[in-house]
Amino acid sequence: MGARCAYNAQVADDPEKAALRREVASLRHQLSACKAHTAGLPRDDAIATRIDYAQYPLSDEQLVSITARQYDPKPSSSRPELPVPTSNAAQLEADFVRWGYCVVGDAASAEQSQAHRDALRALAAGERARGEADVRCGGALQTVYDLPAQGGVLCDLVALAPSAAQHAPLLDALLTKILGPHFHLATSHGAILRRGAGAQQLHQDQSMVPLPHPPYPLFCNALWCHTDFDALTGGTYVVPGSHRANADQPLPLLAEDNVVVLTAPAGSCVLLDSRTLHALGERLVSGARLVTRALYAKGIMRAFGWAPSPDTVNDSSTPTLRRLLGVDGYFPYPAGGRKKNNDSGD
Ligand SMILES: O=C(O)CCC(=O)C(=O)O
Repeated sequence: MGARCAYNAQVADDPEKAALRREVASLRHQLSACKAHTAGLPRDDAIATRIDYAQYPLSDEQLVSITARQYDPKPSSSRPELPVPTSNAAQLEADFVRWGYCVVGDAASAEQSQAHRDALRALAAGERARGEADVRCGGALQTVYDLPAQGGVLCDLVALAPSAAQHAPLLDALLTKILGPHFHLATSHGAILRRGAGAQQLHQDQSMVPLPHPPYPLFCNALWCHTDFDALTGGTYVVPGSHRANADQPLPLLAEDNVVVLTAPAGSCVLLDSRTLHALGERLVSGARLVTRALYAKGIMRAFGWAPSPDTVNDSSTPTLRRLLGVDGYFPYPAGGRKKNNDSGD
């Protein structure tokens, strides 16, 4: 087994400092949760006079250097109560609400899944050949960014086209229930993981949003398993139920004895609530694990870490892709950004 590659910049190597940082973060967090729990409006003399909203804690502060491996993750299949792949819409909804994720089984047919693998391998090889590849962990992890701009079947996949995935309409319906009708694509990329990559810090996909979080997800990640996910091949680490943490529960405690490695066959699509703690799976065997991640956002949230380039949208972009890219905006404003107002007289 090769050395693990901790590619998160946040993963520190001094355990004592990391423990202190965690304690400070956890105390800060508990303090802000106490403030948030104060019943009724604060008395006038208890109202702060300086704006400190931007200093509210981020969940990453509690999770510095916390990786899934230290909690001895078990395969999700060893806990019968946890979600298993299914296309039953009611079960998927119940799983998502209870566990913070659900697994759409056979979301892509065998042929579609093969086309996804072929496309991701071709894009990755092209970027390597052009010297443009994002390769980390000594070559064990390659990420291909901005799938809409790449065109082809992976663009269609993140655009939820039924031609790219047989259960795309089911996913679209679930995402609409989770995020509302105007959800859009916040970011998307494909990744190829080999032995030697992993040990990513546990995190939430809305970790950039200060705590406490609202009682619903702001984003939802669709993880397309293009190859089998399990404890050996590099299944995603998940802390089931962590999306329902109370504001005063320190996040690392939720992971104690409660980290699983997702088990799902190729062709499955995992929908992950953006509050659910998780981390990149670690591959322990030879070969490669392929995934596409499409992070969808509530309509009012904007893309982060990525913005559509002029080449991203073209004449062949479908209406759904345009909506997912936020091209048409959240409110029905005409071009130029001014709201149409028939009563204004101008
Ligand atoms: O691919 C995975 O298993 C999840 C990766 C992930 O959480 C991330 O890259 O932020």
